[in-house]
Amino acid sequence: MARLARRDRGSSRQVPGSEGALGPGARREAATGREAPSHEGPDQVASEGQLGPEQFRGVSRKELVEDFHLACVSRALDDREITLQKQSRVFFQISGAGHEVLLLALARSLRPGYDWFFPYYRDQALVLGLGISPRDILLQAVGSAEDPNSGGRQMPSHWGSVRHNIVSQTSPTGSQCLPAVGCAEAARYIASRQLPDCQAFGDEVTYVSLGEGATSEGEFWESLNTACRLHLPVLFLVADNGYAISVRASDQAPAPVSELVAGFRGLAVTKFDGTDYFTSRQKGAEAIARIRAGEGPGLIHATVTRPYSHSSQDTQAKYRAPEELALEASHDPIDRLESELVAGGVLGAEEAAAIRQEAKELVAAAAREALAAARPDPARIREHVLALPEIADPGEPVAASASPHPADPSGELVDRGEPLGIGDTIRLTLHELMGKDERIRVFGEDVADAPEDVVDQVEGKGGVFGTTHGLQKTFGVARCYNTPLAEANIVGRGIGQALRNLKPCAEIQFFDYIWPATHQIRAEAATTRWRSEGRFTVPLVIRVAIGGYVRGGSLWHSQCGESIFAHMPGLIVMFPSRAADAAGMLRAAFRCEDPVLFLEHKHLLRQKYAMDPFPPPDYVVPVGRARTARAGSDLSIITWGATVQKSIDAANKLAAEGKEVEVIDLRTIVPWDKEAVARTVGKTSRALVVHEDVLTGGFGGEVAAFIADECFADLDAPVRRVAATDTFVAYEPTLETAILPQVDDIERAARELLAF
Ligand SMILES: Cc1ncc(C[n+]2csc(CCOP(=O)(O)OP(=O)(O)O)c2C)c(N)n1
Ligand SMILES: [Mg+2]
Repeated sequence: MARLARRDRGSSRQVPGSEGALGPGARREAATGREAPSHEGPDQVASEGQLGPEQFRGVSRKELVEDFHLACVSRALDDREITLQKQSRVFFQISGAGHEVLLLALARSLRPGYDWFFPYYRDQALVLGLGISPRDILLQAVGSAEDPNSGGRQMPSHWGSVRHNIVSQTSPTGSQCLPAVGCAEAARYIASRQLPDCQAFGDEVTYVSLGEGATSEGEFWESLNTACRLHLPVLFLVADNGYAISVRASDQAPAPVSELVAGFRGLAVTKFDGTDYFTSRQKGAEAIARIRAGEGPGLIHATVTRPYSHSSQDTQAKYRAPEELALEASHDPIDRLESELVAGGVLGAEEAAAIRQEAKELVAAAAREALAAARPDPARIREHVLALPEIADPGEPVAASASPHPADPSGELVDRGEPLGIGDTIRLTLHELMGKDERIRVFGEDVADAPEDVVDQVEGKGGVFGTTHGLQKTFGVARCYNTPLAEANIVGRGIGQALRNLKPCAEIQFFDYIWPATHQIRAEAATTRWRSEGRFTVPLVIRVAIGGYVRGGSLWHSQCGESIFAHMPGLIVMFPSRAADAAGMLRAAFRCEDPVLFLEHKHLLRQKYAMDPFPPPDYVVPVGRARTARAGSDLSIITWGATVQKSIDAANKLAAEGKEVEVIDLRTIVPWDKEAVARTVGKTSRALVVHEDVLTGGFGGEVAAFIADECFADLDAPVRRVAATDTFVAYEPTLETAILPQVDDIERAARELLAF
């Protein structure tokens, strides 16, 4: 019986020209325990006519036996997991059955640790082919602390391995496509210049896979758009097993995906029978070689089978006729490969049976090890949500004297310390940061200045608020560029770039249109660190124009909604209310290794009261640090965003009556400064929470609950909230005024609390 051999880094064969790659021969060792086989090279399949004693139908006999063995290991893993699931020692199961030979054939042309992988849950045979061991797969299935992918946090078959460049996988069908495209986009950028802590290879391929059902998701189409328009080296694999749980492929779409994609120029489409190892090997190698040669993206549409139910929660006999299931069972791809190998004399029938038996025993041994491995520790569940950068308190920003502007790479602009609005400050801060760090790229709708052929003749657009004006002219179109009008595309590609250690800065034009991107923010970006136990991170800054008080904006240009994003662990939410903070917080955002939602209030962008001299480059606001916007001793108002100034205005009115109100600007919603809130309430004994977002479910509820819970002994009055009405924002100005919190509303509530 073969013993499991865990490969160590040193033993892996290097792919020519690569430093980090795990060699194709070595990858099989993890599952076979055998020596790395000699290998003719990952992309090369001899032509049909090229038969030597070492080859059968153009493929090395050794590799054929190895792949047959791995296919059997994959099936044995499924069978073992199903048994363990029935015994409640595995808590979910989803199989790779029917997809094995396709994926093993493709793995032969792919390079673990060199290419990048965004797999699907059915890709068990692929990851085995890339070198993931059965033990590691089973450690995840049993939810062990030793699971090297997620430590028991992720369901089985949610692949991930830093060493192999297999990006930690999520469950939503199709959400992997846009990060994959961003990853390929990053690779091209990285390969074109020397960047610290970034590595890419000029001929690497990004692999992304999905089922035919998942091709119905819009994000798949958004990803094809960009892969084709940018001519990116992405392999889309659609493994078509005819069903999405119980729904037939013919009920999903009007035509097979290989026909639907016909209009995507530059996409090489290959369709074949994925139950045929030899065809998969040959056509897969050709498709991948083409992508690797820089000829643009490719899509493989391979038909496979699904002999087992969708998952352990499903019984396919409920919706598939017995004859259909029997027919599919008679076309099992592993049986087919076996009979071809036996008929061709590559294996004897007894040898084949022995390999199947050996695979089962190998998996049984791996299962015993996995079941004996350490269980995860519930005391550690809060680890790896966020890892905040260490930033010392900078104190008050020192006013600049007339000197070259720190944000002006040309040195022509002079900073005389005159006050600037939030919009100009963000623009200059982006200039400053991009001048220092070539990893920063800014992208979104309309963020660039102008098409390259006219950019030198025109003023340039630079965003609908002008916040990114001049970035393209200064840093080039590779660093500030327009995207398709598709918010998931913007954020998803940002995630892929962040995974490659770039510092992407995605812009969402209006908060009111963030919702198509919310899936990427919530499911992909915010969960990455936690789901991978800190192995993968997404240092992505998402800048969003937000808020009302703009007149005429209505429901579509005036909403807040930060509370919804505060409800997503793993996401930092910043909301500056004045210019110095905007600079200091944006600098901090780019130091974060986690996704940051950076909210830029439209009404504040040019307000005089929010202006400050541009703070020097070392003015960086620690993440999660509130600011005392007005000192007082009689009542605390805790607020953020546009209601900071409204609260100050209300406080100034009350000051005329001898009441001193303290206004605390939270600045950062997640993580928020509980100490500062406790401190102010301890001082004043009265608390009013004010925000522009709607009352019900607003973040003020969280702050009020904290005060009631943690500061109860300090309170002399109930905690009150002032917020928008539980409606949307209306177009007509008197309606907008009635809906959004005004100075009078704040003053009235404050007065009540002061009188309590
Ligand atoms: C966005 C989303 N919607 C629904 C689901 C539930 N779900 C999981 S797998 C699946 C079917 C996927 O079918 P297909 O893409 O054909 O892959 P297959 O399972 O057939 O390999 C569904 C509906 C999900 N995981 N994600
Ligand atoms: Mg399917």
